[in-house]
Amino acid sequence: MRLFLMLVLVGCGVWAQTQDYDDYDADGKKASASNSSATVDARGHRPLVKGREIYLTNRYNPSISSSGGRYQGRPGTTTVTGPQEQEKGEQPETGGCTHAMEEMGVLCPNGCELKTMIQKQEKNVKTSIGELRPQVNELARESNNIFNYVNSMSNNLRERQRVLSENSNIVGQYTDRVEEHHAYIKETVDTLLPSNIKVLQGVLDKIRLKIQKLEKAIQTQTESCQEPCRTKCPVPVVSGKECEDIFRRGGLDSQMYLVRPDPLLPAYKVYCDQTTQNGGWLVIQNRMDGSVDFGRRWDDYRKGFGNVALEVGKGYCETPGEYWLGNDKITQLSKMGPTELLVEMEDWTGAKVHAHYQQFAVQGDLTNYVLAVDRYSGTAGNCFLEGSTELFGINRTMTIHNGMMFSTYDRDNDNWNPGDPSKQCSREDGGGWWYNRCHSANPNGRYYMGGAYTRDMARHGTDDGMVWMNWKGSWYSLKAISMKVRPFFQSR
Ligand SMILES: [Ca+2]
Repeated sequence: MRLFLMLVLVGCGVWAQTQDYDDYDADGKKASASNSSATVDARGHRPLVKGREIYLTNRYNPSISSSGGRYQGRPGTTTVTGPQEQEKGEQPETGGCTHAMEEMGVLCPNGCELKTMIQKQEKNVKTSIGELRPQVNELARESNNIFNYVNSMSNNLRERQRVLSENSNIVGQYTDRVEEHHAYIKETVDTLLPSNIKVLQGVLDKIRLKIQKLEKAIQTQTESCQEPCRTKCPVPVVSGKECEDIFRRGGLDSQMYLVRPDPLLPAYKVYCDQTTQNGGWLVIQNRMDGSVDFGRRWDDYRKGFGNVALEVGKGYCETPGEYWLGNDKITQLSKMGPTELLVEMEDWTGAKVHAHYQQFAVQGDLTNYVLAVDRYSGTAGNCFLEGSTELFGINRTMTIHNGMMFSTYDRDNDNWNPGDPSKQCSREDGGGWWYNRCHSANPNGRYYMGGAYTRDMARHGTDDGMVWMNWKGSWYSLKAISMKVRPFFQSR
């Protein structure tokens, strides 16, 4: 038994020596592996969990013995110690030099084999290096080119960045200007335009109101024209021989009346002024708005024309129209007895003057209605008797109307070259009148709006306006003028 145990121990020692030899190279590696276990890639093993696991160093750990083995240790070789055996046990596959069976240890090439192998591989490596060298050179060249290209690109990039920065400044300046314009336009849109629109809206509203008024007036006229036109001047109950007679009969309102001076002749309508200077005035001529054309023939002046009176909503005709009573009626009225004449006139500022003649008479048609006046008083100037005070001598005499026959453009009875058809005052001065050569007063002349007019405006270059020279001169046409007569009484 004791012998058997010894044999076993010797066997174990031999195995142990074998193990020492097999682990020689592995020891060095193992030592380094142990020292760097924390960094080496740990293939196939399972690291210990610190503090929880214990690893048995080697189940086959033999006793340490250097004698009695089949193999001799290398001279100078340090005896393998226990801990080294433990490291070998930890990484038996180090270096890849293993037998097919792990228990048989490692089998690695010796130094000569390694040298031969390395020399062979060195030769191959040199060949590969020789082959790779031109490629490396080429790569170096290309790398150099790429470096130059990249450098060029970097320069270009810096240049572009500089240009971009300058462009940004320019864009910034333009942006500022655009913002200024925008602010101006916005202010215009927000303030000026609404203000202008408001003004225009006001104008539009006024125009709309005017249109509405016009439409209303048109509608009123349309409705009034649906019935046949009739005089809306009701004839007053009171009538008489003339206006003084009507006044005495109680016709105290100034309006249209029916008069009948001659019982053998028909009655006719006239306008009676019952307020001026105690009333009783019969209007034989009236101008006030140019609504009636006074450039008429002899026969019109003989019979009379125009509108005697107007009705303006009061139910009776209280407003005189523009008219000429007619030479026959005027003659007939003046033959009834002493008659006085009142000529009233107004300029375009509203100023008023008058000329009063206590004696007034017109002869009949056989003598072409010769005018006779006398006993002037008033503020307008005595044109009928004295002529134009702007003129002197014979020139003034030519403008006196008293004693003149009546003339129209188709009946020349004036003092301007009698018999010469080219010298007709009435044709040049616009109306029928007691022209001399030709006038200082022209109440039946043309109607000029506004007063002042010029030679160029006149049809024949003459002072053909509604003129009373001794008040306003030849080139001012009056706004209104009227002639009215009534019986003259010394005691009035
Ligand atoms: Ca003549």
